[in-house]
Amino acid sequence: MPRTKFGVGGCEHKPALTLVAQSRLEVRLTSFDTISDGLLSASRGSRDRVSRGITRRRFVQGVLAGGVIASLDLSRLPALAQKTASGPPLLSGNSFDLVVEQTPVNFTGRPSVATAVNGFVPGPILRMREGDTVTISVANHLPVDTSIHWHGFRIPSDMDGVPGLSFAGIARNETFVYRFPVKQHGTYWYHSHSRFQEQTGLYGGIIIDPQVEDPIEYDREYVILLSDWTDEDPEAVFSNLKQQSDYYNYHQRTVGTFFSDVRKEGLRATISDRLMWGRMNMNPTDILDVSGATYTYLINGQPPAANWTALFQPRERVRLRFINGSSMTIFDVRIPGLPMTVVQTDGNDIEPVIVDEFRISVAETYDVIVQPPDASAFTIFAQSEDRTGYARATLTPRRGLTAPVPPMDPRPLLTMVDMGLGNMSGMAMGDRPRMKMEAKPPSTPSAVGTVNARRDGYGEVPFPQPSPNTTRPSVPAIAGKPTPPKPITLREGPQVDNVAMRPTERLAEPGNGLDDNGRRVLTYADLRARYRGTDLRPPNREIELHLTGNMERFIWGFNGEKFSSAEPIRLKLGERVRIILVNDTMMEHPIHLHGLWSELENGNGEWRPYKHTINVKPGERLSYLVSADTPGKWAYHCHLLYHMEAGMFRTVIVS
Ligand SMILES: [Cu+2]
Repeated sequence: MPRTKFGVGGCEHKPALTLVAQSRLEVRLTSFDTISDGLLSASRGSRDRVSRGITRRRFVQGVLAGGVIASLDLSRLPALAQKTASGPPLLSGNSFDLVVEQTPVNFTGRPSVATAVNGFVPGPILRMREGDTVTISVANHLPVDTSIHWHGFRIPSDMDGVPGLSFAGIARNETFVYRFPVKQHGTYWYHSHSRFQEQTGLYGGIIIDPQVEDPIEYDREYVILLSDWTDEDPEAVFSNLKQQSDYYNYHQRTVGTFFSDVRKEGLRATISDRLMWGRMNMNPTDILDVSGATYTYLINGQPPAANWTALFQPRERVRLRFINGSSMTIFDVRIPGLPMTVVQTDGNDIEPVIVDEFRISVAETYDVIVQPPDASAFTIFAQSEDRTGYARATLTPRRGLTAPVPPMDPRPLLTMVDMGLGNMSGMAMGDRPRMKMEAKPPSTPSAVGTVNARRDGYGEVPFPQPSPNTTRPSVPAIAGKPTPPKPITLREGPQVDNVAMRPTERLAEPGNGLDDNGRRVLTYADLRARYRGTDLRPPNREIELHLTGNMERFIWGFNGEKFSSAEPIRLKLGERVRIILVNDTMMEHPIHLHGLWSELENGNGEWRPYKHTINVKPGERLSYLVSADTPGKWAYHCHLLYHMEAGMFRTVIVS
């Protein structure tokens, strides 16, 4: 077993923390003077609310939100709140009691109300063990329905937590008891699947410890949960986007940038560039729909000024479990001065890759190991892709010691490749080597055991997650070539404002704004699974889906159809399909298929990485394999919350 120490504000293998927490809290009390003015005003807000008599647990939330402690006797708090001074509490075991309720918070200096779990934003970290059957009771104390979805979990569909698909939702004053076997391990998360509750705080981290020894060795670990908070009502945000899709885009190019571009690019090139974007009815600075104009970016529920802090001892191997629990924000993450070894994504181990930076799209997870060489502090810096703000935290050997916060990188601009016009001018790909194509599928499918093939090999999750001792169930072989996808004809119209003329392979690109920045940036092509896949059959069928939208109208969909007008995608239980995604839009879309793994075809053959969320770049074409091994109705959608609500959602039925 790896030696694992309890870390402040993070999570710990053994839940024995009550006494320790008190003294750490006192240490924290002394570091007031490092906190900015904005934050102190936030703290006054918290105290005011406390004096008006909110419950102790809610006070803790207010404190967490403002990042400032007045005085607090932790030992007398209820068990749930027995936690260090920053970040959500940890609950571990196989039985969890969660309460969803509105809770006053203050992330920005102004009081607001969040949708919290057990009084916390993010909700408690749930720690469970592979092989256990867990029971999670969720009581709804909101005035409206709620739900919790276990993101990336391979569980029976009626436990998946999507109202209208898996179950009816959880009505007010009702309690729903989830119960399912845990058949995987790694870093995951949970969130509401009811309207905009995820935006208002209903999310939290999950750690599943492997049943066998974890091959990833580390001495200490922390969950780093990134999220985006707005004091605005998300219904208002949505309606702003519907009325004016660039409502939160304050970075439109101006006369000033025109002249500076003329100086750099020449008059002719600049005019033709502007004309091109004008014809596209687009703005090259439309990177993310919702920006730092309204968002405050959080790490473990702490705004940048509160500076969520984690301790280490020099030379310790620290495992950071990054989770992007944002509604709309893609982050670029780095720790200046500290290389990161990426060891896992979406709960699945990969061959270690050493990087300086990685992009984490909404709903993805990345586990990295860092090893601080000495007793200096380091900044965990997560800038939003559009560079309108950042989340920040500190890794430090002692409280009060911080590291500089780097300036944000220049704002990326969209290119011809992002417009789906391919690499005609070579402006985006540069000299980057082309990706090698996916290795040929094995010529004989006998590798998966055609002898004694049993139709009844399927059911509730027959294909286990790849692991050190991967087992491959005996299932019918698939012979011959896969049935090609139905041709998709898309015409520009109210629901589709662009069709990519030349979608390109972009897996080896780090992403918009990350080219040639002098840092080693992770790409999807770098993700090589640590263990061979569990279903080695070639696909029997291909399904092609275009990610489409009309940016002006803020309509999003698959194949030019909104969810409300689209037919479900039907998969036969036991079949293996290749899903091909073509992104016709100029934005990135993190596409999440519930209940089944998405095995990204990134050139690594049988070591293709298993993911639950696949980020598709603008103008990109990529594919992944899916084993339809778990029956039921599954949600399939873009994980940008407002894109999903605007129609980028399909039902997948496995039967
Ligand atoms: Cu999207």
